[in-house]
Amino acid sequence: MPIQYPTVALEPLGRTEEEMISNARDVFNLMERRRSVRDFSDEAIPFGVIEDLVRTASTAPSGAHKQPWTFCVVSDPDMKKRIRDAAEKEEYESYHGRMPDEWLEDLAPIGTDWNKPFLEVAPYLIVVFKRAYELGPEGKRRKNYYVEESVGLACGFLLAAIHQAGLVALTHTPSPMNFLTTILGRPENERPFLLIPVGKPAAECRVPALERKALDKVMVSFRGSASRT
Ligand code: IYR
Repeated sequence: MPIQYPTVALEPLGRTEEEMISNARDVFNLMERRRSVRDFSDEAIPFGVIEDLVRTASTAPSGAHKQPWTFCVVSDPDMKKRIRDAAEKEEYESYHGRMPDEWLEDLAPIGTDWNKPFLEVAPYLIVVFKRAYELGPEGKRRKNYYVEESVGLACGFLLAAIHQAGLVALTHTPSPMNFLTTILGRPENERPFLLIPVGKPAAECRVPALERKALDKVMVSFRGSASRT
């Protein structure tokens, strides 16, 4: 029988009521300014910053604490070019026949197309892989749990950390993206999940003037009659 983890005392952050209220608002004010960016500067970013961003991503909760993710960090120009070429080849096909009209209509306001220059311009590409299973001793497969949810959460943490560092990113989803497995030489138990270019925005970077849903469109509350606050 596997033994249970020993326990340690939780070290709560210990915020006061005032801090709780102002921090909740501060985090919203910060995150509300995050935007998906397609127009990057090629300015270099210290590798140590990227390491800390990935460290943060890897603090996300995961099914049975399996941490079923691998973050491939690519700054090598040749590899970025290979990734761009392969992504554009797939995206060209997607935009010219593989995507149904409804999808193309939904993307039209955002103005995306098959050209993906950001894959070479951004100083880093973080290619996130999900790990469907682990290989135990003697090559025996051990399942991971809630892999999509876990890796999605880790990517959310990553995007929040990128934004907090003053950098920008795009959650890019070239489709299909098995070319990433080949180019990055990933093992059989890993599947590409998201391709995230990271860097500073280009000097004259513009983004679509889109609005987010208001709270009453995304939250439904059941507070009962005893609610006091
Ligand atoms: N994967 C394509 C299409 C695309 C899909 C969604 I959903 C977007 O929000 C944006 C683009 C591409 O990356 O262009």
